[in-house]
Formats: sequence, structure tokens, C-alpha cells
Amino acid sequence: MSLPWQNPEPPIRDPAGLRTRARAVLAANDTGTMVTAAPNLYPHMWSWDAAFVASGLSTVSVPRALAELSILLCAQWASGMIPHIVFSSAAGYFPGVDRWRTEGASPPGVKSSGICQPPVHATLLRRIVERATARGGDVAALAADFAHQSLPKWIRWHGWLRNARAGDGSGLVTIYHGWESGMDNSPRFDGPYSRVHPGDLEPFVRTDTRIVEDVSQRPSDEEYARYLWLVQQMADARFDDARLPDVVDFQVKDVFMSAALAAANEDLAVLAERHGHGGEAARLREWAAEFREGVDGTVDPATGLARDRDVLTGEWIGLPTIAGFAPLISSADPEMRARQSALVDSEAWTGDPRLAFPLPASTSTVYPDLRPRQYWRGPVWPVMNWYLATALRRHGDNERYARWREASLAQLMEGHFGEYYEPFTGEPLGSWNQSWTAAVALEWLDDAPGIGER
Ligand code: 9WN
Repeated sequence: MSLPWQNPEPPIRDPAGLRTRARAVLAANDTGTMVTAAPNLYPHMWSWDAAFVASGLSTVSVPRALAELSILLCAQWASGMIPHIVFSSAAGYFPGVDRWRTEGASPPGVKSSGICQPPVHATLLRRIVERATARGGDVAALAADFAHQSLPKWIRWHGWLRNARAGDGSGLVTIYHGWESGMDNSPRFDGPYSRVHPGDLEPFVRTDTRIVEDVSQRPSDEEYARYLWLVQQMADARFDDARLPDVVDFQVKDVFMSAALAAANEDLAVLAERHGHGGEAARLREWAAEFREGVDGTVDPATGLARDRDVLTGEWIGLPTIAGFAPLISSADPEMRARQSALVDSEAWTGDPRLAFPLPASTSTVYPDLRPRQYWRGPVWPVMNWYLATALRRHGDNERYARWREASLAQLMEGHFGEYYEPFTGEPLGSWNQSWTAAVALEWLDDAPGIGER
């Protein structure tokens, strides 16, 4: 059968072929200093993409993986924040650094955005270091040295999140932009965005819809106007953490980001103990517990899903999105994990018989306003599936991990390395040759047991 998105490249026939092609995608997206998030749509480094990319790269070359994290760390702000974009010299992405007006706030010589993304880095760094340790020799020593040298920077990053974004002790991180969540236009943000009314917005021309020609796969112009309005509000306040609560029209307690931070704090504590910063471990474990409890406390007893909270209205946001499974990343409560695991298998999620592959979509496939082709409003994101699956395995769920691995590899054999996939047909959408999709393909294939397990 000829499918409309059929790959011009020869078909991938086996895991070895998938590995070869995934490596080629990462090599092609490597500028020599950074692996860009995607060849055309995203010609820069994104913070959480870089962490997944580094993990995938470490299956090929540990030094190259560590170099990727070093570049990201060079862009860390004096406050401890790690920005969501580190700009390369390439043109062609909007909003570019000029729109962000971060000069003076970002480190000298670095061009960056002024907001952050989910803190998955320490979790993936632990994975890379453990992989290197298992290999032994020079690579193990290099990774141990990198961990030792970089730990203070990762701790400052977590400290900034704890103090600037969760200083209320709620164990929940505040975001000031949907881009910070990494799930930009998820329905979880529709309520908060409906209260963002762009004022005197500088004119803009989008570049993303020139590259993804089917505009129905991307956020709408109305959504973009709101995104840019928030950038303008923050840039006007010079990204001053103390001023943001008073000036930004979008403020959400992000449950998924909080779960990622809980897990990453645990991982950083382990790294600290093993690599010469043992004195920091207790503080990191306190943070881990704070965010773990914060996330558990959001779960809606009626649905079993975790919820975000709109800080400006005080309302819970309980929509059926993949973020509702945040406790699978962070929770230590066996009953909570069992309930969430049963839910993820149900017909609203991976048990939907209409799915091309039994993998969780970004929004429940039975949600009435599901948009199966539109970005975070329905498609399946390979990177999310791998991240969640590794969290399941870390908590002992080898069975579900194995099922998701099989389904993910079958999905990825299609060969486009799509940014996201239509859940019912398996059509690759958004950008093709997306770096983090290639990276997780390598991780699924490598599949070393024991890495990153508690
Ligand atoms: C805005 C790079 C990034 C990912 C995000 C994804 C998308 C950017 C965009 O691409 O966001 O940050 O322009 O749409 O939503 O998760 O990090 O891959």
C-alpha cells in the first residue's frame, strides 16, 4: 500500500537499519557545536531537547553527549536559570533573539531566550554517566569528571526553580508561558490563555507555518499572538524573577514540570553522592520530596489524573492530557501508581482500539475536542513515550515498559523521525528528522537494563 507520507528513503527493515538512520539524523543536525532540535523548523538548541539528544548521543559517543550538555550549561544565566533556547547563528526561526531582548541578562557572548523548559537534564545526565561507567576506561573517567565539575551548575538550576518558581513551598513549579511547559498549546492551557489579551503587540511574521505547510498541525495565529504578548511582557520586565508575578498575564502551576523536577532532584542527589558533592544530597532529597508531594496532592480523586492550577484564578485544570500522568514520573505511592497505570491502559488512552500503535497520545483520544493532527492537542510524541516508559521501568514496571518499547520501535520503523504522529493512522507530522525522536530511537534500541534505576 502506498501511504501519502511514504518515505522517499528506502524502507527501514530491521533494528540495525533504524539505528543507522537515527544516527544519521543526529549527525546531519549537528552543526559542529550543537545538535539543532530539527533541520529547518528548529535550527537552534532547545533546553529539554538537548537533554534527550545528549542521552541518545551517548549510545554513540559519550564525549559528544557531554559536549552537548556543556554548550547548554554555557548559556546558564547568573540566576541559575537555563534558557529554553540557545540560539545558533542560523536565521529562520521566529521569535529570534532580537524579539527576546535578553542581551545583558544572558551570559556575555550567548544568545538565548528568557524562559525555561522542563528540568529533565539531571535524569538524563545520570543515565549518560551510568552508561559511561558501565563501559569503563577513559569514557567512565571523563563522565565522572564531567559530573563532578558540572554538579554545582545543575544544583543552581534546581535551586532557581525551587526558589524563583516554587518559593511558596507548594512543591509545584510556576510557569509564565506555555512554551515553558514544553507542551505549548496543550488544552491544559486554554483556560489561562483565554485570559491573555494581547495589547500593543509588536507586529510579527511567523516562520513555522512556512516550513510546516499544513498549518492545521501548528498553533493558530491567535495562539501565537498570545505567546508573543507574554514574551513582550517578560522582556519589558527584563525577565526579573521578582517582577514576573506582578506583570505576566499567564501563571500556571505546571504539574508535569514539577514531577520532572522531583525525579531530577533524586537523580541529582545520587550523582552528588557518587561524584564528590555528597554534602548536597540531603537538600536535593528534601526538594525531591517537596515536589513529589506537591504532584501527588494535585490528583483529582474523581478522574485519577494529576492537575495543573491557574495561579491567577486559583482554579484547578483537570483536562485529560498526558500531563495528568505526572505521578508516574514522580510518585512513590504504590496505590497512586497502580491507579494511574490502570488508567493509562484504559480505552481513553493506550487501550483505544482505534490507535495505530498502543501508545499514549498527548490528549486522551476520547476527549471531545481532540485534534489528532494538531501539535500538543492530540498527536503521539515519541519523546514523551520514552520518558514516561523509563519512569515506569525505574519504578519496577518492566512489563509496561516492554510493551511501549515494542510499540514505539514499530512506530519509528516508519522512518521519518517525525516530531509527532497522528494517533490513528501513524502519519508523521510537524518536523521530520526531529533530533529528539532520533535520540529516543537510539535509546529504545540500546535499552541497557539497570541504567538510571533506583
Ligand atoms: C517553542 C523544539 C521545541 C520543543 C517543544 C515544542 C516546540 C517551540 C515551537 O519545539 O516548541 O519552544 O516553536 O513550537 O513544543 O517541546 O522543545 O523541539
